[in-house]
Amino acid sequence: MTRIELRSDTFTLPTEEMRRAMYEAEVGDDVWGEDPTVARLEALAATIIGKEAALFVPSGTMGNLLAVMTHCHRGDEVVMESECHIYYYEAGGMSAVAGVIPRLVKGKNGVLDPDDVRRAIREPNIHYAPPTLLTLENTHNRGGGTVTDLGTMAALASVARERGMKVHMDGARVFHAAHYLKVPVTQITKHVDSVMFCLSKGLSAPVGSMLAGDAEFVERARRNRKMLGGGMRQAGVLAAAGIVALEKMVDRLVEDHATARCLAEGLSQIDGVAVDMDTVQTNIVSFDIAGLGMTASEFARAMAERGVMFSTRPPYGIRAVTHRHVTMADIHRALEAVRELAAQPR
Ligand code: TLP
Repeated sequence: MTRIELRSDTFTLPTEEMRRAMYEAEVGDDVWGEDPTVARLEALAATIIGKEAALFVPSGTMGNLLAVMTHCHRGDEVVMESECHIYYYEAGGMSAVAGVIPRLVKGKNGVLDPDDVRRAIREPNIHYAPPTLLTLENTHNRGGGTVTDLGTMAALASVARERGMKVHMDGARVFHAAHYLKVPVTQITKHVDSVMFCLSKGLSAPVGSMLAGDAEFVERARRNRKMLGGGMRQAGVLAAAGIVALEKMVDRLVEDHATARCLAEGLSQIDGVAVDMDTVQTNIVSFDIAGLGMTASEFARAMAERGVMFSTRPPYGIRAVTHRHVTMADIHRALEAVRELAAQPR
């Protein structure tokens, strides 16, 4: 029985075409600016995302950290959604390394209200850390893969700009947001000064993310990347897979939205499982299993025994993420396994 991997789209494996491109990649020392394949990936990424320049970074976490370091000074305040990835899952790097403090604003399923953000930005005062950056996350991971629409993006950006703040977007899954909104991705990114997006999630590249912005910002981020030890040498081997990811893998992401919806609909019909269907917009399904009389860890363990891998959001939350290796048949098998577990006497 093959395992159905719903823990994350980070589990995607490189395609055959990626492996071939990696083998054949022309490479050089990228710290010296001499890797032609990295240069090609950075130029392609900048064009696709609608910014002047882009930087290849080892991970989304480093891309976000570099954005914070490059936009802010130590002691600055960064306004962000209370459950955003930068705050929740990046090991406190923004404070430990970049020296900034977060100002958390609660969103609705991860989507910020511009009025709440306006209220959170404090007037200049000797007592306060100066607010210099607003970060957004689109799609929002802990919100359940939710999308911030274009009107809200514009309003949030204008609130920040009124106060002289820059805007960075964690767009790890921004192409999913573009599919959901049925707009070119540049319609989303035009509202922000910088954007990070991942090649290594649904796009299936083995490693890497991009940080994009204007040329001057990206040059300063490049220096900061070196400072963090993220200067990579013959990185064209990895960039080659990233080029295939951007050229070939973006359009198919809609298939992952369809499998996620099918999973969510099936789950919502199982007694003891609660799914907020409003949050099911892209490739993430967050649901609550308190009604099954078990904890998230117990549920995940029982499902793993049945060959279906979920991630947990304790105490009762479960997350499923769909991707290229999850077919509709897998979704039906996963649902059958949940139904069988739910029907067991406890
Ligand atoms: N998210 C991972 C885990 O870290 C939770 C996942 O499995 O979803 N921004 C967002 C919105 C993300 O979801 C992630 C990865 C990142 C940034 C960080 O990317 P990496 O893993 O490349 O550092």
